[in-house]
Amino acid sequence: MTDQIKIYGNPMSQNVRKPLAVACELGIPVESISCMPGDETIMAIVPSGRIPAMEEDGVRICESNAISIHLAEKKKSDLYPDDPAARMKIHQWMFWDVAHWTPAYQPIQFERLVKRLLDMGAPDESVVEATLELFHREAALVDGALEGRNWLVGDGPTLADFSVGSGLTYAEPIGLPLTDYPNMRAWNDRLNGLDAWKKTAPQL
Ligand SMILES: N[C@@H](CCC(=O)N[C@@H](CS)C(=O)NCC(=O)O)C(=O)O
Repeated sequence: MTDQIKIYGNPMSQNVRKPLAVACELGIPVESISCMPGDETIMAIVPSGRIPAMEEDGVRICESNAISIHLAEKKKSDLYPDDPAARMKIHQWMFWDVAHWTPAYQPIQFERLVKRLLDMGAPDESVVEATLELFHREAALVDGALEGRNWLVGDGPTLADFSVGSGLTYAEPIGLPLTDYPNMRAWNDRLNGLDAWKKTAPQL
């Protein structure tokens, strides 16, 4: 008998939304425990104090993509197909998400949204500008990969789409220039149409 999985972190964070959406898509019951980076609750779970973190049967891990893979391994599904070629591509996108994609949008999110929500002053436009340069480079890759296809890997949504797509959670309020990338925009609309995406959409 295993305990119910607990996912720690404020579900407004796109990184927390990601494993919550995976759990929702797979119908895996999880307990969502809202907490903020560095607060007492998360510090008692993982030393980094970063969200999300997951706890199952006394095992605690962080990193949204590691948590998402762990959840997806629990249930056979098209979200994480058995086919090794598909998995290689899914993993590639998930590593790319952390290494290149997140740094290409998260600082804009911090400057234009988090600072406003936490009353931290005006956005630093030099940070926004520098990050937009990164965004254009990486967004062009996503847009190119989606040429003639609906999803990043295979014919349906996979962990690759959930991982990369969570980065666009606040695309509109933070003004990410999606208009330049029609394939990515259409793909984001498809993601937004998924039940799991709708149910985990943060309400600003
Ligand atoms: N690569 C990590 C990133 C986690 C992360 O940076 N979370 C942010 C909130 S969205 C955080 O906790 N920041 C606080 C910090 O870095 O100290 C993941 O995908 O889970």
